[in-house]
Amino acid sequence: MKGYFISFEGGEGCGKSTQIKKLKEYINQLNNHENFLFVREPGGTKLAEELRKLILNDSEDQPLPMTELLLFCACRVEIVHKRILPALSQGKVVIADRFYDSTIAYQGSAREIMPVKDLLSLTKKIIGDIKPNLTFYLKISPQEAFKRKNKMSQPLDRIESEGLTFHQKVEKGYDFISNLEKDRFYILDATKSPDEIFKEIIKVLKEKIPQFLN
Ligand code: T5A
Repeated sequence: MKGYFISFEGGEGCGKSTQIKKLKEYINQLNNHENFLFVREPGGTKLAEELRKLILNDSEDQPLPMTELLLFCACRVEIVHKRILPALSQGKVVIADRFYDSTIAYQGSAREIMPVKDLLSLTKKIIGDIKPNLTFYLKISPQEAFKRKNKMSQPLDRIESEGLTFHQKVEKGYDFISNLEKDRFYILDATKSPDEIFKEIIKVLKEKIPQFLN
C-alpha cells in the first residue's frame, strides 16, 4: 500500500474531534492538502451515514448487542472498500476518526459480546489485513471525560449515555489493544490543553510522514 493510514481513538469526551478539526485546518494550509482524506466511523459513505443514525439514535427498539456489533462491522466494510483502500492505493494519507480499536473497546471489552481474539479474527475476515500505520489514542479517565461531556449542551447519543462502569470497561479495552499492538499506538495525555496535544500530534507526524507535510 502506497499511502499512510492514521486513526484517532479514545473514549467519550477525550477530545478526538477537537484534534481532528485542528488537524484539518492545519492540513488545509498545506500545498498538498489534496493528498489527505478524512473519514469517520461509523459513517463516511452514504449508506454508512444512514446506518450511523440507526446505531446511535436512542430509539424505542434498541439493537441487541450482536446487532450493534454487526452494524458497526457493516459500516467498516463499506468505508474500507469504498473510500479507505482506494485512497491508500492512490498514495494518500487517510485520517480516520475511529476504526476497529473502537469495536475492541466498546463491543469487546465493554459489551463483552465476544473475546478480543474472536473480534480480531472477525475483523480480519471482513476487511482483510488493513490496519492503521499509526493510531493516536487520547487517554483520559472516564470520570474526567464525563465532566467535559456534562458541560456540553448537545444531548448524549445512545452509547454515550451508558454509565460509568461501561466507560471504564471501554478504557480497559483501549489499554488492552494499545498494549497488544503497541508498535502502531501513540498515547496522548488527553488531559493536557488542546494546543499542547496538537503540538505533540504535529511533532509525531513530522517524524512519521515528513514527505506529506509540505
Ligand atoms: N463506536 C464507534 C462503537 O461502539 N464501536 C465502533 O466500532 C465505533 C466505530 C460514535 C460512537 O460510536 C461508538 C463510540 C461512540 O460512542 P463518535 O461520533 O466518534 O463515535 O462520538 P464521540 O466519541 O462521542 O465523539 P465526540 O466528537 O462527540 O467527542 P470527542 O471527540 O471525544 O470530544 P470533543 O473533541 O468533541 O470534546 C468534548 C468536549 O471536551 C472539550 C471540547 O471543547 C468539548 O466540549 N475538550 C477539551 N477540554 C479540555 N481539554 C482538552 N484537551 C479538550 N479537548 C476537547
